[in-house]
Amino acid sequence: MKTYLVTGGAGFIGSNHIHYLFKKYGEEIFIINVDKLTYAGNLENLKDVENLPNYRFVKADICDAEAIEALFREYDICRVVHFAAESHVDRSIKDPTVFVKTNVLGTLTLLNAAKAAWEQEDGSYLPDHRFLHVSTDEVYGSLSDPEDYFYETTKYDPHSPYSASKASSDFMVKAFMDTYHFPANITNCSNNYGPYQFPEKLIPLMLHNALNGIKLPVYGDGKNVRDWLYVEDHCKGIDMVQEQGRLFETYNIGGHNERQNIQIIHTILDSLHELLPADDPRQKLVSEDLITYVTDRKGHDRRYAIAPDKIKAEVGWYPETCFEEGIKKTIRWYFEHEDWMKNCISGDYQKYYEEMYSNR
Ligand code: NAD
Ligand code: TDX
Repeated sequence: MKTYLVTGGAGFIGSNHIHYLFKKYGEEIFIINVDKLTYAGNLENLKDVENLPNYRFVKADICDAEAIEALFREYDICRVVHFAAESHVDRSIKDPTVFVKTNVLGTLTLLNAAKAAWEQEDGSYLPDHRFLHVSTDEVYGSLSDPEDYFYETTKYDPHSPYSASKASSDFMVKAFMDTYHFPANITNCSNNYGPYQFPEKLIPLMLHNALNGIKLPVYGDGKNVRDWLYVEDHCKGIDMVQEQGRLFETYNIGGHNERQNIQIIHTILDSLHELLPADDPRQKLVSEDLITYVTDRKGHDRRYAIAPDKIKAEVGWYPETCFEEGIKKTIRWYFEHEDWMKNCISGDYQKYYEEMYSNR
């Protein structure tokens, strides 16, 4: 039985990954989910797995070396999938410090603990023990040439405190691979969307606002381009790299699905009209009139676009869900989980929204 340590498993992608792993491997695996439960961590995301005998949740900070080392002592962990991070660019612009703590120091703490547990006296590592660091395309910066893409060889050029902290964590993982021959991989993925995404991010925020007749705040001219991937396709890529990828390699993950933000918003509005019953009173609330152009994000990267050639060629990964289908699946999921959204937007979220959007 393989034992996984998943960090940040109560967040958006981490919880999807835990579902993905259980669906794929069932009782063949044991998963320990370590999460600090920040504003972004939500145990509701894991309701259907919480009582499984081969699942354990541990509330801990990845910067807490003692807590992390104790887990490596207690279990023979042979897979680490490291998601835990502060992940929102706007928050990083307001307060970068926690981004460095969690994303850089937290990653180092995990690397130290895994290395100490897995390294043998002769300097080699326990066989078939692997660490996967989940990172982002934002480390590569912004593309100006429309024909250009991010490759694994593209020079790092982070701009926001978030992407700078993720770049630093990637470099720390690289340093462990290069210096200690530590068995790891890095994946750099494009923007994800799908179930359980916290409504501070573009798609769930616009979805929630549109359904409630709240303004849709578009930063700048709305023409910034992101490359969108359905979250389950990301999880599949992570798992394939961890099982079949060459150790010490970086793999970019993305589905060649570039859209301007304003196009995304129009797609959401159109899909809502299509999916809501004709007599639903929200049909009248959902309207293009809600689109409101607001002050741009500071240092706003113009375009991200991933070249996924390497992961396709080496591990045979390909995305299964096209955007048109993925956005409808996502909207249906939010329709079926109205309470989940209500819980997210109660309490601190209102304060956050006020701070971020009221004078914009
Ligand atoms: P998220 O913000 O939804 O979840 C982050 C999780 O980490 C939360 O459950 C939170 O409680 C936990 N966490 C935060 N600080 C912690 C700490 N100090 N100790 C333990 N747990 C802590 O993030 P997400 O969107 O699911 O992103 C997951 C990972 O994937 C991140 O590393 C992010 O950089 C990367 N990524 C995200 C995207 C995307 O589009 N969302 C794209 C590419 C890469
Ligand atoms: O209210 C908004 N209005 C708006 O125009 C919000 C929240 C966003 N935007 C724009 C900014 C971006 O160009 O939409 C685009 C997407 O914004 P986010 O959802 O905040 O994502 P982004 O900044 O692109 O970063 C995301 O993708 C890469 C994730 O948050 C990161 O964790 C991931 O690494």
